[in-house]
Amino acid sequence: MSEQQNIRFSDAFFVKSAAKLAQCPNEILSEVAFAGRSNAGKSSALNCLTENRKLARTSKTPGRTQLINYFQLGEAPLALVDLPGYGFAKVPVAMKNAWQKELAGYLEKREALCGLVLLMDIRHPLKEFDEAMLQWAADSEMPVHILLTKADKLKRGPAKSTLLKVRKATARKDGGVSVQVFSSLSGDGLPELRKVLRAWLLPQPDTQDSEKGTNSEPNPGKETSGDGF
Ligand SMILES: Nc1nc2c(ncn2[C@@H]2O[C@H](COP(=O)(O)OP(=O)(O)OP(=O)(O)O)[C@@H](O)[C@H]2O)c(=O)[nH]1
Ligand SMILES: [Mg+2]
Repeated sequence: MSEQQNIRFSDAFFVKSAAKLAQCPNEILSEVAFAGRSNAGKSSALNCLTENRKLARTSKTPGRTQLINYFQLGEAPLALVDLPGYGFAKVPVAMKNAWQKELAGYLEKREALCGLVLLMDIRHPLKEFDEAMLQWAADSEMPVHILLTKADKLKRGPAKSTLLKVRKATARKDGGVSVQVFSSLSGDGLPELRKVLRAWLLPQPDTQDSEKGTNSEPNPGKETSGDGF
């Protein structure tokens, strides 16, 4: 596999924080956004993925991430994006509305966006805002990979049954949704997540340009290989 066909997640570095769509960096051509309710574990997942505990700020206080944070993957024009959490009750209503408008603008208009990682605490999946995100993604045909986070908080049996329940509830006709369990604490589910991100961020011969080479990695956006157990 050539350098261009691989991604070294540990090469991620902070580029900038954008308060709105217009401030998102032009040099990034493809990005994957990490979205989810406050405290779902977005920043922790990014840190786990990049093996850099200091990359994205994590906190026990919900609402910690307030800007669209860009992390570029080495030299390539690729990025992971840490979005502010939604559904944080203590944020004033006006601020909530303003942010939701920005989020909607980002999701609808950001051309570099090629996939959405939607994180949900495995103990509280599919809340109102998660459903809204899934609906938007379905309408826009945006691929979604759901991480059921903090899996270390549940035993295997309940974790597996939540996985199956969420998979069933979110299945999309175009196969655009995949679901896995994940734990930033233990690193459970990390290889599966990396596989999905590689498939989204790197051109796939079967989905984009069949003349580009023989990279035969499957597109996990259309299949769920393992259950992370
Ligand atoms: N046990 C356990 N705790 C986790 C895991 N992932 C995150 N946490 C904890 O959950 C809390 C919130 O994590 P963050 O990564 O800051 O969550 P966030 O989604 O970025 O939150 P906002 O920035 O507020 O939207 C922190 O106390 C983390 O240590 C996990 O896999 N297992
Ligand atoms: Mg955060």
